[in-house]
Amino acid sequence: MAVLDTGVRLDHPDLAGKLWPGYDFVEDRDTANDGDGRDADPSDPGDWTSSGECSAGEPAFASSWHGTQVAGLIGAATDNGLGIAGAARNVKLLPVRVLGRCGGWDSDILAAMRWAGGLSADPAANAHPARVINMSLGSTGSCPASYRDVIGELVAAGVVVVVAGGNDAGLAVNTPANCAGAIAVAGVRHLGSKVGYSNVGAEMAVAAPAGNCVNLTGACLYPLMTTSNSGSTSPGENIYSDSYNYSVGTSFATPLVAATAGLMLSVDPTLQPAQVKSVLQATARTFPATGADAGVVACRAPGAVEQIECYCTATTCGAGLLDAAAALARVQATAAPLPTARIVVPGDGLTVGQSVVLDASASAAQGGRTIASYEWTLVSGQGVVSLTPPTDGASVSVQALAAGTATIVLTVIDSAGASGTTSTTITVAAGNVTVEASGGGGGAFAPGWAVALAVVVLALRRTGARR
Ligand SMILES: [Ca+2]
Ligand SMILES: [Ca+2]
Repeated sequence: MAVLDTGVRLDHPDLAGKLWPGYDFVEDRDTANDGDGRDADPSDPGDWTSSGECSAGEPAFASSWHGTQVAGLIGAATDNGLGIAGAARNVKLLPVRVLGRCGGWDSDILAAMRWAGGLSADPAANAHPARVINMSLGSTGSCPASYRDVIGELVAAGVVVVVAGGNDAGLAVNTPANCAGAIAVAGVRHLGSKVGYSNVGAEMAVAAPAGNCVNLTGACLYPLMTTSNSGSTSPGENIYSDSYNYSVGTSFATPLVAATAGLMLSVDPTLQPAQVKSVLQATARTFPATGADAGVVACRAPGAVEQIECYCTATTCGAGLLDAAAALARVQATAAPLPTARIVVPGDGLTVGQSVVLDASASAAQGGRTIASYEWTLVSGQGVVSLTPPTDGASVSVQALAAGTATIVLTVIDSAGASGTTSTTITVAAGNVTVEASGGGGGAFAPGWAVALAVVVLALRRTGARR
């Protein structure tokens, strides 16, 4: 999943292992703020501005770390004991830098969109083209032909483009969210009513929580919390946004929708962008029409006048409230079955020094597909066994190094890109165990005996430890 934004703090610990090598598409050096133009480093150097730098009368702004915040909502690591979990477990992110000081340039964004989706190898090959592109960016105006054409190309290539609807307090949907083929995202409050700043319009596809503070001072009550950085100018400490340093905006509702699209494609990689959009819409929850403060009315079509909090309708905020679980359940119900991964382990276990070949050729694809690739991974017991390369074939050789247990995972991917996994646990017994036999002389135990001996020794040690 590509994040086209200000870049990402690549060293944030909750994004470790979640990032593919991306690219910095910001050509203009004043905008880039990293001393050069386009290059292979998508890290965010900060986008702070001084008063009046972007336009006359505008105040100074601290660095936003906007791209790091968006990236975390999609892909911050799950179950790693840190901070947050992104909404799309197990996806990987392609960080693409298109914004800097005072925003970004259409030429950079358009080039980055094509590159991110695998349509272009300029200025460098993209080894990890994205199936979903998150664009928490936009500006006012109708959809220009340039964006219309690139989004059309991406959609035709199977790439889902999710774009923020914008934060102009109920004015028209921003562009490129208003371009045909984009999935435009509106923002709602904790109650499900439109959050004051979110735009409205018939182009909105779906609505998602965007963060809202309620309080005018002090703690923000319903922010979205995500990965960020403490630096007010250049990068400082990697942190999380919170109730005082908060993330609110359609920028942060958008990655929740993009993440859901990523999960849907994880279940069924054959889904096309129009299908993703229609499932998101068909499974969205009905907007509430009551529950907000007195005086809140139904949202109306955008005009020249701002409209703050209002009750969303299907023609102003999209089809309903994002329901990720329902969207996934719908895809699971209709997806072709995933391939079945199978590992055949010959023999009854291993002793140190032995090797064994694990066989995956009984794995099977479904629905007329074929198995396209295999991947063997040693997930525990690194000192107990080693996998002899290649680890991407229909079998793999396992060498026993030390007594213990090891777990090996097999992932098979079918010709449509759907994957299935299984695992096996291998027990290695101490090898070449010699004892004094009653008849004199020593000898190696057969594997079965060695296993039994290892168990007995282990049991004795445990007993000893209790004393
Ligand atoms: Ca640069
Ligand atoms: Ca985490």
